[in-house]
Amino acid sequence: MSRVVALSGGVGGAKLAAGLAAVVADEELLVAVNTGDDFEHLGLTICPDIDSNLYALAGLNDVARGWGRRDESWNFMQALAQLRGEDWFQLGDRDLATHVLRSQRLRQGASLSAVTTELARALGIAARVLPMSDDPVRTIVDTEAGRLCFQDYFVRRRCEPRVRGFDYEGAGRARAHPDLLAALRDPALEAVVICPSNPWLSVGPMLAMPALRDALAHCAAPVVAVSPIVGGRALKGPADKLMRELGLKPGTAAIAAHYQGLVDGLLIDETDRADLAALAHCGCAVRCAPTVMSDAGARMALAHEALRFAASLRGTAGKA
Ligand code: FO1
Repeated sequence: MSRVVALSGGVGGAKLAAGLAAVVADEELLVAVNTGDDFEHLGLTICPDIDSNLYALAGLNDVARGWGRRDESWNFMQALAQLRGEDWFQLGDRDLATHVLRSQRLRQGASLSAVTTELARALGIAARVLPMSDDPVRTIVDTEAGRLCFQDYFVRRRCEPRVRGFDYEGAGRARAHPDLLAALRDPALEAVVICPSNPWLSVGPMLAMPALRDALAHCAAPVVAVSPIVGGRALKGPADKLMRELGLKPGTAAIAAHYQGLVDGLLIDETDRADLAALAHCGCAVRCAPTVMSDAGARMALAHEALRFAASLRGTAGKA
């Protein structure tokens, strides 16, 4: 039985997922992860956001780089480059073991959620980590350089092409994971936390699945989102750049508008306290807290804050 559901993308989301895992009892936390970034590369199935969450929850993540494992070595990449293989996407030697094993289990017929559970258990993670769906959803970024697969846009082209929009291919027919939908409908659920992941690139693919969007909109437990924009800027990644390219002013108001009808509360950073008055009629409750997670203490403090905020919203009128 899940008491808390977290919806998470990559780096920023995984940090808060780790904070939540530190303050919520193991079996009471379900972390549902974006799979729109997944792709086939060198014959392997790579699931970057699942891995960012697994490594962060296991305490194995590389904090400085933001993705992959710490204490990594790069012999495979060096050998690949020497053989003139595709070396634009960095796969560390330790990280490679995850991709090889996952790809093998998927080829044997295991579902992505079953493989993710196996990896989580092997890494000593007690919280439930689930892909948002076992069906493929692929984020396509529509740019001035053409329609690009997510990793082509994000890594190979370093988010440089101007963005015009997104397609979440497969999302319309993908079935959100049944255990995630059941958790969202469970009367015992106390809070849903949308982690500070990119609302378009990381949370967007989840919300593009009609059943998941509907379950969130009608969730009896409070849904609280943590803004990934602080002082008009994304702490990591291209969220502010692509907001400008989409014609939006990077800031808390655009985040509130994006999540309107889905969230009961928006947690914004102390830096943006001056926005509170303007957000008074944004359709949800808004609270300020330090949201920048620079260490384990800050991750836990933000997790506590998000859960306290959700608790304060329990039984209130709900989403506008
Ligand atoms: N991000 C990069 O910017 N460059 C890379 O070479 C890269 C490799 C990589 C390998 C495994 C993995 O799990 C993640 C990796 N990432 C890399 C991060 C990833 O592509 C993005 O951060 C996420 O997809 C966005 O959430």
